[in-house]
Amino acid sequence: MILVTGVYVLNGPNLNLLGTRRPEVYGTMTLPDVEELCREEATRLGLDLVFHQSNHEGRLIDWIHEAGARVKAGEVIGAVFNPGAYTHTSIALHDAIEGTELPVVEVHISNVHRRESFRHHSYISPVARGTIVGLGTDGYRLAIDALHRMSLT
Ligand code: CA2
Repeated sequence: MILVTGVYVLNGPNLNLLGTRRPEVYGTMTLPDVEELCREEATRLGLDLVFHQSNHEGRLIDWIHEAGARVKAGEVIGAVFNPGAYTHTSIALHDAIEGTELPVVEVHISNVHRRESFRHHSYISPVARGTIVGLGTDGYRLAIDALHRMSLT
């Protein structure tokens, strides 16, 4: 029997604008380009990819609950999560990750620590297994790889 497991990649508000503006901060890849990059990495590792973006906090919370339940069912290894600006504001997303025990690798395309001070604090980092910041969209690939490695230990 071949067991197929999946990985979630969740994106928060305004990440649908990737590649349309601010290339000096976020690069030139669009969100569909990022999805393709993630699909290639997931496929390479034998994982199914579930890729979502929403501008709505509750939608992101619902996907975290879904992914957490699927981890417990042995169907999914965890989630790569770029919460966008909710990173810096959302106790609700923090609580969703903590409450579901979803293994999360937090990703930021830009180096938030080189930017405005309001981007320096993350409500997500304390409940994430790890964080990747400032490595551009390649961070998504690295995060999928990291979750895969964690799932083997
Ligand atoms: O660096 C990241 O990945 C961020 O999560 C991106 C968020 C920002 O609020 C975080 O502080 C860091 C913003 C995503 C919006 O992306 C845009 C892309 C193109 C044009 C405008 C916004």
